[in-house]
Amino acid sequence: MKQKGSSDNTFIPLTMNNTVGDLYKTPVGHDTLLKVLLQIGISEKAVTNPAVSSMKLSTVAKLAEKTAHIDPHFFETLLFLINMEHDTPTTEHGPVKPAWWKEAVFYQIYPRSFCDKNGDGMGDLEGIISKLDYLKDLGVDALWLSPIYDSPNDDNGYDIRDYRKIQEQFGTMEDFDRLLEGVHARGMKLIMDLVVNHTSDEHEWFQKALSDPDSPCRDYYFLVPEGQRTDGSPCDPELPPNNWTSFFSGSAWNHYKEQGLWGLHLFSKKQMDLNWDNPALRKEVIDMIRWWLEKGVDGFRMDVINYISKTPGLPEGNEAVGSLMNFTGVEHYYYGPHLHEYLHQIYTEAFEPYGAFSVGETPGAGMEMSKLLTSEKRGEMNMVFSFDQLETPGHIRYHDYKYDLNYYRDYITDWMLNYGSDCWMSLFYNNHDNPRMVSKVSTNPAHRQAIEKLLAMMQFTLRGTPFVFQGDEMGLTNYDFTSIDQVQDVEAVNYYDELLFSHTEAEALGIIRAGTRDHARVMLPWDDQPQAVAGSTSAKPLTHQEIDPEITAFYRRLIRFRKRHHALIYGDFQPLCLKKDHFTYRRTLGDETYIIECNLSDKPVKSYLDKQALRLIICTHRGKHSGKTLLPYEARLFRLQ
Ligand code: TEU
Repeated sequence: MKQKGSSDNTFIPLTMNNTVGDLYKTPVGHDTLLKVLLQIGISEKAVTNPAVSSMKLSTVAKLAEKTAHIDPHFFETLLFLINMEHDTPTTEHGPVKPAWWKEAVFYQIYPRSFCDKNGDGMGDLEGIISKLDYLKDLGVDALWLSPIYDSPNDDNGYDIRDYRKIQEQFGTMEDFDRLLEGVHARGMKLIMDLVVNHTSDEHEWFQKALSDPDSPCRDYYFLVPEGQRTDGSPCDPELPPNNWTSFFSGSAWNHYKEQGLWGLHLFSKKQMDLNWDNPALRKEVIDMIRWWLEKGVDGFRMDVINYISKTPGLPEGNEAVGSLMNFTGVEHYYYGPHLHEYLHQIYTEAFEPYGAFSVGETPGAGMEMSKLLTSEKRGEMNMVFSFDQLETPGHIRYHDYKYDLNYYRDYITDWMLNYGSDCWMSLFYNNHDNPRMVSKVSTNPAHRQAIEKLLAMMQFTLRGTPFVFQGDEMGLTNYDFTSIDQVQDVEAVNYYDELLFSHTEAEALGIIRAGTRDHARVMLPWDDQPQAVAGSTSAKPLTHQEIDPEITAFYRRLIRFRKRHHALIYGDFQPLCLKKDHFTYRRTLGDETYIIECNLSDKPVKSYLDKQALRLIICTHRGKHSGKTLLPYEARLFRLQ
């Protein structure tokens, strides 16, 4: 539906004469303002209180310049972003249309550290095949494999050299076919990782692009002649075409002196961004997707898929936005002008013909943008991963702080109530890019088990599809990295080097320890072998962690119960108690009603629930609980009689 402006629904762009309230009513305005507030740790009330929402943007810009020295271009950039989106999401509240992927429990496998069958210190496909019965018994319905394609592993496979070849250390295509067969034979689905915002610089397309100026592949990437800025103005050939920065530290440009070119890479120096504005490139990618779907793959997780459309001309990034969001230039690619068009093309030319499932990784996309990306009416993606629940306001992953679960309650309640019935949430706390949530909540071992059960209770009783990350069901926590050589992740290694310009080694290691993605990338402890990050060459093993069978049993029990009771899947959600440290909610479908009561703190809290007509079904503290009080991090699932 067109962004409201005039009676005939034509799109009327916002200007600096519009108010904060007008801006907040727009999908990109809503999400971007919330993202900025989350980044600086200020609550939404800052923009919803009438005094602020009625203020003209021009007034706010003047105030911001005077008080916070924010250059007025910041607001022009915001308006440029907001006016790019002409559609407004509709929020449906009718019955939910059933789908297998709404009832399924997904399990993310990070193949490098899942299970090493041939003893080379790296996980492999044979290892995954050997655990299919374990996963089936756990109650898993679908596997998401992080990349297993041929890759020089600069970013652990997210730098693909050949999309149609299995990475040698994982096995062969025949091994993959056996895996796919084994998954389907157990009634499960297999989702692959689609990494098409960029390829490895060793991919034949990029090799041709560099070596042959007349190759059509040269326009498959962003290769800019040296000596000119992206705005066409002349510059020192030693300087990059614009000020965009990489997610893995430093400039987002490589200089290819021999060819007199600069090449764009938002991630590592060996991950070159693809130019999706080139229809020939889009065709190549869609053919590749169809090739895997033809093999019988059931769908894809789409890597940083919201970054594939860049602002034409790759304009300079706004420094104020860059310093606020930590990445300069992000406003020119995190929700680009042709994103919906390209996603719809993938959907109509690949996913829809095969009935394939898709979940997009969309860092930076808030609820309103996610509705436009996943609403069933629009034919783009089935679901997205939004990441704003992973850190509390004012914090980033590398901050060492205690995660307050009251923030998670408020975040998830907002999405439960406002995401609408034609959009469906992904429910997750962990993945291969983040330290484990349990350790963010508390590092006190006395609470580990209770917190893991509490997180599981919410994950399997809220409305959405649970994504379990390998090891969650084992009760794993973060690792005590004591030396940088135990860390293998390109992002952390680059950041460590960057930190050394302003920190001691110990301080730098402390920051890396707080946020490195390697917490999630340690070989799973199937046996008592010394543990290390997959691929790490360090001689110092990490502290061995044991699998906690009680957590595994609790996962199995919750997953089974959820499958048998669709009220916990499709049922309406209604919050009952949102007091500090409390989270009580009801799920209802037809005559079936469940109530879930949670203590979000490390202290006992009073239970406000009248349990007259309630029967206790599952409790995190079996046999230890008392009616009137909830123990630290205790959660209970009741059925209304
Ligand atoms: O991650 C994209 C992403 O934005 C992050 O979460 C990322 O991990 C990083 O921390 C940015 O600060 C995806 C993949 O999940 C990640 O493993 C890859 O490294 C990245 O894209 C590039 O392919």
